[in-house]
Amino acid sequence: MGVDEFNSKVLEIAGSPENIIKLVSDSADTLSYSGNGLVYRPPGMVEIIGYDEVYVIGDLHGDYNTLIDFLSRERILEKLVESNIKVVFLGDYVDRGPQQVETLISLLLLKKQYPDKIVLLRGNHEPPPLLTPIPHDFIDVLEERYGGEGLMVYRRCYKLFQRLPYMARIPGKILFLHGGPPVDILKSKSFEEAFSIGLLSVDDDILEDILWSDPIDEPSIEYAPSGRGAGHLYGPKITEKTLELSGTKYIVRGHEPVQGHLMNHRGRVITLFSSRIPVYGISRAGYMRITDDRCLMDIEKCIYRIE
Ligand SMILES: [Mn+2]
Repeated sequence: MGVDEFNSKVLEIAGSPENIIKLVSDSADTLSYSGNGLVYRPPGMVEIIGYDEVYVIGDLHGDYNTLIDFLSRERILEKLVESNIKVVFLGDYVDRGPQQVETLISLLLLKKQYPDKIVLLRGNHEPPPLLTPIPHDFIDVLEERYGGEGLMVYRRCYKLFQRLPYMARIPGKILFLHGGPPVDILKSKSFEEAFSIGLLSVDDDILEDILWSDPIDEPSIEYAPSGRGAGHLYGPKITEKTLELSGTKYIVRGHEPVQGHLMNHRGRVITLFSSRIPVYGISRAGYMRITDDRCLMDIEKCIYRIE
């Protein structure tokens, strides 16, 4: 399938609320898929074990054009058929942008078709109960477009959001999440404990930090309250402890609007931002392509830009 055909399929589904609901229900179970180099660990962690290449995309916020640019520029639709690539999306698919419905449909279509190759992580705009971001205009977009049925579509999407994994890892290499590690990690004895892995559900405070936190480059600060009103600002000590417990070298995350990418904590925390919608005033969408270990020696060389 080429990009044009993919786009037609997306627009066709977007044309009917029944089709969207069907896609949401068909793709829900694939979010916790294990197989072919992906291992899902409840309640929301994905291990990426075997792959030819790994691509990573930051926040899209309804920027369907940038998503399509990325798919065509990297020949992702072809590579998904030909090779064992993995594509990790770091969350924040909806709210703010002009084509939120098309963006979400695209990602669910890809996940449904390639459950072993697509990883859809949760952002703070795929919100848990009691932690709704501002704006959360996805619901208004749906109601405006589909009338009374819009609310039904929203409810189905909301349920799906609760099932999105909140973290992924390439063992020995990279930890992926939307915002940051939980600040209580300084007191944790194990990776599993710090991230609720193996439990029935993720602890609310842990999830809040994962979805909402931002790094701060101030060595003397362990962590501080965040101006966002949720999550924390986390200092280099928390990053070090996270890398140690998770057995990884880098944290790759989204959440902050930056010109493509930003490095914090001596290059150990990499922020990717991939939305070029006007509200952010950002002209470069950043993404990452990880090929082999050589690329990880200087991780900035794995970062590319769409301008
Ligand atoms: Mn965010």
